[in-house]
Amino acid sequence: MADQSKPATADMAQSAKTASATGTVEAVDAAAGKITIAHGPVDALGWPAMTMGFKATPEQITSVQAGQKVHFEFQAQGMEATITQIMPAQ
Ligand SMILES: [Cu+2]
Repeated sequence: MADQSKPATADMAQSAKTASATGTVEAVDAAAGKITIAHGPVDALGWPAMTMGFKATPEQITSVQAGQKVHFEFQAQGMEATITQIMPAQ
């Protein structure tokens, strides 16, 4: 039997980089599995402040709403980013 216990990300060709940022939720799209966030600069990745979509789980998507300030951690592969943790920020 094939070992199915490894997460799919382990098979990705490039290694994903983990970073964290703070931003404001601009939109949530449950159908697309995406949260759009206007985030501040991400020094770890050399990213400037920008508004972009992050892949997120249905649980993460329902935990936030547009206009909310959030702190989040994500994994980035190039410009594709997936949220690993998201929480309200003050
Ligand atoms: Cu960005």
